Amino acid sequence: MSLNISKNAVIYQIYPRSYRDTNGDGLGDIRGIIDSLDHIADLGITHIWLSPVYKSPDDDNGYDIADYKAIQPAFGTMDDFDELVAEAKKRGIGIVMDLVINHTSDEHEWFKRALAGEEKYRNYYIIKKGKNGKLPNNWGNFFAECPWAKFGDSEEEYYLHLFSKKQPDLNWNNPDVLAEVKDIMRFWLDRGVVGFRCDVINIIYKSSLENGKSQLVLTGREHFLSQEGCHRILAELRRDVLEPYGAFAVGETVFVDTAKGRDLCDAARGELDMIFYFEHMECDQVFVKWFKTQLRPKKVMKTLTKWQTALEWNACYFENHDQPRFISRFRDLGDNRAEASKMMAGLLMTLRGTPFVFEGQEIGMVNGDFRDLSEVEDIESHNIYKMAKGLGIPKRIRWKMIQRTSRDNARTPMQWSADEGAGFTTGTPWLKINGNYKTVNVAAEAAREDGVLAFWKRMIALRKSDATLAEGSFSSLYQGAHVYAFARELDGRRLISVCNMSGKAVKLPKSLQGCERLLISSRNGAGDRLMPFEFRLYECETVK
Ligand code: TEU
Ligand code: CA
Repeated sequence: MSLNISKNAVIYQIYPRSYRDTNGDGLGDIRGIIDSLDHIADLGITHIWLSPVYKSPDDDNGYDIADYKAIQPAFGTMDDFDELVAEAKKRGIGIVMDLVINHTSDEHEWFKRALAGEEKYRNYYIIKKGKNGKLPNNWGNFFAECPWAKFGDSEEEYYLHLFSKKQPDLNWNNPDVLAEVKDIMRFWLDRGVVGFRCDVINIIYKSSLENGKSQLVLTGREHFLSQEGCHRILAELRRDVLEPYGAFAVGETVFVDTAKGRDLCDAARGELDMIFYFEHMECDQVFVKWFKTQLRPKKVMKTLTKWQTALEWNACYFENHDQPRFISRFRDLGDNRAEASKMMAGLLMTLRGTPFVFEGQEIGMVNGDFRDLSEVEDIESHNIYKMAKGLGIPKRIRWKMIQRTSRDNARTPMQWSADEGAGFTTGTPWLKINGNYKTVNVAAEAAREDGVLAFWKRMIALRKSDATLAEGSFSSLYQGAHVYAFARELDGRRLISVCNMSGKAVKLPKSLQGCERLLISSRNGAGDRLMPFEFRLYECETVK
């Protein structure tokens, strides 16, 4: 089977509650996205991935779904959604839905009926008796909670939740669950959506509920990571649902190495089109993401090269709603925010694979400027803070951990203008707007010919129109302490991408000094010296 998306596609992720608010309640909404379509089209985007807009009690900002076929009232109506699909289509933009099927909300009808004792729905979830007053097993949980919660009033029964207590895991051993999900997918495909981003898709199938071997993080994972049952389900969803619509699927896959990753998106197996792996997000951590260390660019280069080489086709991303902003990870960023953002645009648009741009990345938004925990909303951050407190980690360190890693760093409202509320809202924003919005915003960027937004547009346009960038092979040419260089090649034409991933001016690697046809420099550079965070693109046959 082949890719169900054009190799020229450039996808934009929207986190709806943070994008644009049109009724002053401080929450972004679908109307706000419709109003922003010109900005998105102008950027050159071909697809929008919408983080969940389904009905939800928002324990995990919509990743806890109470009704897969209804729109969250605060976000708008189904009519608004249909209008979004139609208006996007007019601009050549396809809508991609977030498919969260590892778990539902505990407020989903199915769970309520399970609680009411309906056998059919009990079998939709993973409910188990404890052993002699103990939990059913020793597994871990993604949000640092206990993964088992008492099932209703029962004294001895528990349900499994690998995320929050309000996110009970579905039982993928039950064919009824698979049938329900097929029906849900068709419901959205019939409304015109063109693909899905599948949330934590490689953990949906639990092949046993036995104790796991004890691990620092996520004990028990050998029983639910990328199991054969998961592959089977993905192949069936593709054959029965995606293929007939020509729709595509990108999977968010946790704890995968290149071999596991390849199995999940190998075209010959017919499961996913591409995957989001995490390894390059982990280049500045020790053991777990809450312990950050210096970002070493060379580690990023090595990781990217490894995945670029191992997989036929990559989902390329540096930011999303779960990760700190990438440019904020550079310790030597200094006042090079804009330059670093441009360099990342160059890097992202010249790697092999489908590029995903996260809202705000196109204007170089940085991490939230939260002062203390009371300004942070994310459930994960609060849980981790609590856990760290339990472990006796001092308050100052606890806060540092959260400040640098919180998912809210990327969830701060989109900065549209220098107006109060950043043009995001006229009301009180649900999450604190970054104080830099007076200078970092779309309106200001629109006026800067040489600005960050202009450079993203330029790189996206090139990525879409250049066959070598869209389809060419990848090979790494140079990985140094600061500079990354790689080639993309098609039919004898060779493009060379050069990124200075540091705040230092450095020499162009010797082997590249013969390159004469400089197509692009993000800093109007030339010659053998790269400026801080400079990106260059050469056309050059000679360098090997
Ligand atoms: O994320 C799953 C995931 O593994 C992590 O990225 C997650 O953010 C967390 O940091 C694990 O420690 C997906 C969604 O992207 C995330 O927003 C949801 O909270 C989660 O699944 C549950 O649906
Ligand atoms: Ca609103």
